[in-house]
Amino acid sequence: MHEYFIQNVRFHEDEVVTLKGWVYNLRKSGKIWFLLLRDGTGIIQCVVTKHDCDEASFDLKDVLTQESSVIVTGLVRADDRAEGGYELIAHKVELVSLAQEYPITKKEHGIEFLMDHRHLWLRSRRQHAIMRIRHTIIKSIRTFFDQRDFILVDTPIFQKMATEGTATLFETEYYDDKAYLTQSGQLYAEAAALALGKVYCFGPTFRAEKSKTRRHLTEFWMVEPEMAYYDLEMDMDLAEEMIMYIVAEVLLNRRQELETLERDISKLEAIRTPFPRMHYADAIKLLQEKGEDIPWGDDFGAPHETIIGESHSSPVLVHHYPADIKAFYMKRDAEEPKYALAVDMLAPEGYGEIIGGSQREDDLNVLLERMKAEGMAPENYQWYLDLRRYGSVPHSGFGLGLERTVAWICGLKHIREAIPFPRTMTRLTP
Ligand code: NSS
Repeated sequence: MHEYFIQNVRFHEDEVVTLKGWVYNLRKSGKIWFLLLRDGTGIIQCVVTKHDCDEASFDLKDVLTQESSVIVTGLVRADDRAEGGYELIAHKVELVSLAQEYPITKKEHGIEFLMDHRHLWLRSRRQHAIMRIRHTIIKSIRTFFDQRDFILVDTPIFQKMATEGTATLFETEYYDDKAYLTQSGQLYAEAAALALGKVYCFGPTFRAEKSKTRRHLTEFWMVEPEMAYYDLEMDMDLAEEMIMYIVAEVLLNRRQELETLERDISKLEAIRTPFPRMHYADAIKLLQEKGEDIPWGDDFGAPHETIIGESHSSPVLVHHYPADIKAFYMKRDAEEPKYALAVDMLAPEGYGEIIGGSQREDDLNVLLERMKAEGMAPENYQWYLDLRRYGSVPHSGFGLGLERTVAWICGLKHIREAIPFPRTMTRLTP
């Protein structure tokens, strides 16, 4: 079987190829018409004349509508003026399905209209670019872990207990019981790390966020590596290496898409390891110096993350947060127990937190105490506590929010464009 795609026509100069796609645009001028054909891999201009084409094909000019599906056979010709450097001299145009009047036109549409038509909006140049970059980010994450001998362990979506607090749990019926949609695969990844050493899970996670912000989805994808015998330092090294790899892969493979998005590529090229590392207390000082009214002990809000992130051209690792504002499973610093061995990575250009991670509490009794103090029911976590009963070791991990990363790398104003079909507090369709 031989298939041709627009992104590969450059390998077929002066050959006759068949391209299958949709009408992106149509321009007529008397004896010649131009069909902008898209096939998901790119867009190419097809030149249709009576001289090169049969009559039936030529006459389609009076019939075709935007987004009609068509198959075009023709000669690939290099042309510097053409988008992508090539055009197709059509020999034959076949209509597959005539599209009704397409709701998305050249005029400016409001964001709610576009979101209501997300299933069609995905056909635009801009959305193509975002989806292709998202694909490359996912692929690079998987390759990164694969090259370092991590084992992929899929964790359950139905869970009996909370990982990141009860405030954002989605509850669902589970036969005669109830279950929650996963907020994080971490606790299971910890079990897997003690079984397999270095593991990661990568899947959808769910949070009943009460806030409508440009950084929050109710369903988002998270990649969570978990490593036995890793301390916080090693955890931060890995997070930094992974981000550097992702950015390099996107720069290498998706330059054209970044240009389509009018992304300031120099900002991505300026990223360098080692990333700045900042103790929470120093981050508080920095914020106070910049005039923010934030006392030691408070968690950062989005504006604070923006300020810290904007002060550097590479992502910033803020570590050692006060234990009281962090999750129950985080280990405390032995020297200064008011701090947790926690880390957040804040992206540059105001994009805020993209990674949250920590070294985990590995002592059974300390963990039990902390759970009691949080009002958690240890009986729901017996299997998790077993990990501290049978061969407990220092271990660490982190979670990277995929859509926040896509939004940052693509330079999107809002996270909703970073996922094919976003779910937010106010959106469950399409
Ligand atoms: O809550 S996190 O900070 N951390 C965890 O869930 C840990 N259990 C991960 C781990 O150590 N294995 O979430 C991690 C990241 C966070 O930095 C964001 O990038 C992203 O997940 N995140 C979100 N993205 C989009 N929408 C929402 N609502 C959201 N919440 C977190």
